[in-house]
Amino acid sequence: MLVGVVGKPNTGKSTFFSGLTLIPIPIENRPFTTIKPNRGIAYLRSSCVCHEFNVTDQPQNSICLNGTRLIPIELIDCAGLIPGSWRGKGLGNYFLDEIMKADALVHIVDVAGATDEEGNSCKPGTRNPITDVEFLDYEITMWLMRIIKKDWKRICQKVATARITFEDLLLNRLSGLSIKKHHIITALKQMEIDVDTPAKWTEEDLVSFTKELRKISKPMIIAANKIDLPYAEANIKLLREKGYNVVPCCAEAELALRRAAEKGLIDYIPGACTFNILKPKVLTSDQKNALITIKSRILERWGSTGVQEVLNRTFFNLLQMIVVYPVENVERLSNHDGQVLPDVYLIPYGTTAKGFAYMIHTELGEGFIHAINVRTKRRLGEGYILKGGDVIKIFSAKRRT
Ligand SMILES: Nc1nc2c(ncn2[C@@H]2O[C@H](COP(=O)(O)OP(=O)(O)OP(=O)(O)O)[C@@H](O)[C@H]2O)c(=O)[nH]1
Ligand SMILES: [Mg+2]
Repeated sequence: MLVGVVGKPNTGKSTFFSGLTLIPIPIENRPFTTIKPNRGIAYLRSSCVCHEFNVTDQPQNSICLNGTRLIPIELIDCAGLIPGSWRGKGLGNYFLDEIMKADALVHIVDVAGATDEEGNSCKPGTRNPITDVEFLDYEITMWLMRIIKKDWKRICQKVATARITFEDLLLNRLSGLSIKKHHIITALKQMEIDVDTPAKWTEEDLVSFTKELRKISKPMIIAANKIDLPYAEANIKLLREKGYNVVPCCAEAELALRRAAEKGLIDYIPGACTFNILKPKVLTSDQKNALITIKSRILERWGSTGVQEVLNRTFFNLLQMIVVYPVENVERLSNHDGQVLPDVYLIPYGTTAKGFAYMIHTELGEGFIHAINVRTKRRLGEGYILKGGDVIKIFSAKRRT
């Protein structure tokens, strides 16, 4: 799964990316610090079932840290978008091609309103973050629409001759953008016009279809960054009143804490509401003060830096994904090599036992007989809808789990 970090310049996208991946990249208080996209691995955090089953696990596709499963996902941080980016303004739109391969987007907003529309610093409270949210939606929608429009006449002609369906034509046009057929079908269903005769669509129809398709295929969460600055709290309230899905965060604090933890100076766990200083003598008084300020102004006030929460909410709420553990041996919770709880799968809610078998391996799905819920030892049929934290053994005529 790929998550795109988007926003106008200088809002803290690279700080957010670096706070999650610990990849050192340039971060500066000016627009367009990032030019080439940065890609890296970040980890979702989910409570592992190893404690409940009282076993020592041997993760293969993930990491288990004291009962927390860290599930790798890919992040991409790109150059900032400015009004007109979809037409090629600023750094152009080549990086939009990169971003639009993502399955979900995190929009980093300077919620203190301390950067203008092009990312230049200004006094906190100057810029209205609601304008930033609306502008980004517009840029992405227009960019997507440009791609659809490129071939619009040909698509309409082909639909008229009925050689291929409208959905399939759109799917071909949008290939490589991680847009699935069911996204297109769902977006078309939302339309209150005749979807069988696209030649009759007005420009407005096309805009509303593209907006819907963007929302469905690239769901977006708002990381309300820079909560350490004045006006942030009031602006968060305004965004929430407008119905936006907002997570307050302080990327700068997360990056500082993660770096200090990496050096063994503190015992911070990403997402936690506190930390302890482990090596007070190694810290300068400035470093100590900075850490104390983060603790009192961010962690104690907001409950966490919000950065890990953004990532977890993106998967578990926005994309409605769940984690499931497949095993081969029901008693030992192991695979055929004896490794205990080796893999965890991140799958969409609604996946059936048989669908899950197909996700692991086509042959496992084809030969599906039934599954066992390891917790209850109950037999599960092919239509059973998996739940978050399920530990499952699949019986197949063709292949082992
Ligand atoms: N006060 C405050 N500053 C932050 C926070 N996060 C990032 N910054 C600062 O914002 C500035 C821009 O950070 P970057 O991470 O480079 O921003 P960006 O969005 O990647 O910028 P571009 O690559 O130019 O688009 C830097 O001075 C950061 O230190 C935060 O939570 N609070
Ligand atoms: Mg950057």
